[in-house]
Amino acid sequence: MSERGRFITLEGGEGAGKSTQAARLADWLKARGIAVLLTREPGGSPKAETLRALLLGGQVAPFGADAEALVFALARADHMAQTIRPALAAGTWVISDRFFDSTRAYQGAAGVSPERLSELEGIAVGDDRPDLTLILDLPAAEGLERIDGRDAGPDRFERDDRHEQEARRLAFLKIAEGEPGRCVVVDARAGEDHVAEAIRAVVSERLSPTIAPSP
Ligand code: Z5A
Repeated sequence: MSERGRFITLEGGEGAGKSTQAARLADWLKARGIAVLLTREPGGSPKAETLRALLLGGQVAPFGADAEALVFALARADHMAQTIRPALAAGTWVISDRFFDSTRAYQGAAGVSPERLSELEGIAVGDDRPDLTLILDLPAAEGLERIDGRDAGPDRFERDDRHEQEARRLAFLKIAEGEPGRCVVVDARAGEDHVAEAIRAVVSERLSPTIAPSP
């Protein structure tokens, strides 16, 4: 039986560089002979991708913040069952672009109680917590500037006001402070190469026993 893979999540506000850095980290690990699955939330399995379209399209929003948290958890439960757990069990490393900290930050900032969030997390994720969470920290205004002018236009969450966006940034920082064993904050204001380098240093340090040294 192969050794369980490692589970890494990237979190942070809009435009912080999560997708860019998730892809770069995956390439770097693959170059070291590690099997990697790159996935995302909401989504990451066929049924969860269907729910993603509803969530980002704003169709769930009229039901309220609790309902949105419930649907994110439903998508996550399927993502875990269909994609993440089988990959980890096969020894593949999983990198997820967003995971449960996004529910804590976004739906928490929208008023869902910590007790409810924790209950939903238990149902969707169980004991399969990430081994490492990289929180890409960037002022909300800078992130929005980076993604301004995308063809698709703003999604349901990008339309929220600046105050709400900053509240989420603080929520991510508070999560990191509360779980230093799992979370590391990465300054995302620097250029892409610099951020990638910082992430590689954290991954090497935290998960080093399983990574071969650089060629
Ligand atoms: N959501 C939620 O409410 N609850 C939940 O539980 C979950 C999610 C899981 C998903 O949107 C939305 O769902 C999200 C939270 C909510 N809210 N919003 N909006 P998404 O997946 O479509 O979008 P996103 O997660 O916010 O990703 P993003 O906007 O694409 O940003 P990103 O992945 O962090 O950034 P990027 O795509 O890598 O880069 C953005 C641009 O910046 C791009 O042009 C890059 O070339 C550029 N970039 C990247 N890095 C740099 C640096 N270092 N310097 C300069 N420019 C850079």
